Amino acid sequence: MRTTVGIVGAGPAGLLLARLLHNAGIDSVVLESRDRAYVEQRQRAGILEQGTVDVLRAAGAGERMDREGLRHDGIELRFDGRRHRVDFPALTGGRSVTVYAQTEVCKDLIALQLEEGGPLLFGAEALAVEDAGTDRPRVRFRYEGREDVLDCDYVVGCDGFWGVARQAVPAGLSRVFERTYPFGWLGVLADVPPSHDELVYARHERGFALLSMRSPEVSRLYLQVPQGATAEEWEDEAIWDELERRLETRDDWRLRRGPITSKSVTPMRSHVHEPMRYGRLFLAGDAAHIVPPTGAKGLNLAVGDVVTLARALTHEKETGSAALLDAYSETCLRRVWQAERFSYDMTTLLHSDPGASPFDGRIQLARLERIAGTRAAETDLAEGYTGFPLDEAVRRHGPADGAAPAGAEGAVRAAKGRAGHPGRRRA
Ligand code: RFL
Ligand code: PHB
Repeated sequence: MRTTVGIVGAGPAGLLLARLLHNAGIDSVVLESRDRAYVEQRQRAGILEQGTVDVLRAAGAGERMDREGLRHDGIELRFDGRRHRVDFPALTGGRSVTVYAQTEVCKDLIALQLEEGGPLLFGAEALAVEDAGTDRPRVRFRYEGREDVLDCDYVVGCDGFWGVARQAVPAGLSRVFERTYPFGWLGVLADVPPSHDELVYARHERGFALLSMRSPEVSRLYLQVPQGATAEEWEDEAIWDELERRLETRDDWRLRRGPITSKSVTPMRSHVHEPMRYGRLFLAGDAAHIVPPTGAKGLNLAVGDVVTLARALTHEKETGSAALLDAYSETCLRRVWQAERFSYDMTTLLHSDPGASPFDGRIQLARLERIAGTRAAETDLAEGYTGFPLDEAVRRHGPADGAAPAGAEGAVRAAKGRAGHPGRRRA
């Protein structure tokens, strides 16, 4: 089999990249090791930055998101029994975020790809990326019990943290920056209307808690748990009791309980692989970097990577210049490190570290007081949460001649494709 761009992995990064390339008239093949139902049901992210929403819409993948997504203009920080609302539009010049689950983004992109795009093979496990340092990279994969080879002009590793693509970068060229945290998150879905109309991030001596949602009828909730804890050791009633304690307030706010329909534990880590490119292999999304979920940044970073890459591949196709491809890793890493910093700050601000001293606890409260009481500190949080610009580095270095313009306008134009793909837009 042969294609221009071989994409390993059909998470949000791989699926959106395939869509953007389709809109730009560049063919691709997506290989996904799992089956369609698994990819469509894997519970993960819930928050889309404004830039992500704009890109999905411009790519023609925003119809259901515009109907069912919930616009959120703020979050609540809870500490010491107090409640403090961070008002995003007021602090950022009008920015907000959208609650629309990753499962739904993936369902929308899969349906579009199967209807209009190139091949998307489920149950196709990449075994290795080979010859990435040459003009003829290839992916060796297993499909329907047989081994096969996908010959490509470019390979993109969108295969997540546990994927194989990263291994094709020679060890001597890789640099890994990593931190693991001594706790994880127990996440549950519950058939009960959310107990608050915005997300609540709570700092408590017993540990962090987060109240989120999937729809007006379904709540998504998280509890900090010790490293190594399992979901099975948590009875449903114990989860609700613990959420109630950690989310408690001094006023009459009450947590609504309901049937828990799924529960799982996620470890917490920060991880960056540099560079994000080796020869004709590009890494995007969780394959290149992981953030702890406290900042709600992982999916949004993946979108930033593939927009940057789609624009660079389009530029190469139209002008023959590899300038933007050459800048890919550096362009992405600037934004990645800002998201790493923000996610680290949110994590250390809100979680109780088992090794922390009473002094550390007081410093945490002082940081929260500062955010609640100082516009500058609160603005910093609001800007970080609602998102960093998609291509600060392109703007700084200036795009090569003929490249799409930088900034939000460039990202949206890249998402539509050069022909101005008629992405269905909100009326
Ligand atoms: P994914 O989603 O992991 O997809 C990778 C895909 O590659 C496939 N694969 C292979 N395919 C073929 N051959 C192989 N050898 C393969 N190996 C793997 C996998 O089956 C999979 O389908 O990576 P991608 O596309 O980079 O997307 C990244 C996001 O999924 C991730 O960053 C977010 O979910 C992180 N995240 C959040 N991000 C946000 O922006 N906002 C949030 O609110 C948010 N909340 C979260 C989160 C992640 C969480 N967990 C579970 C880690 C909340 C949680 C609890
Ligand atoms: C979610 O709804 O799954 C969610 C929301 C915010 C986060 C992490 C996860 O920071």
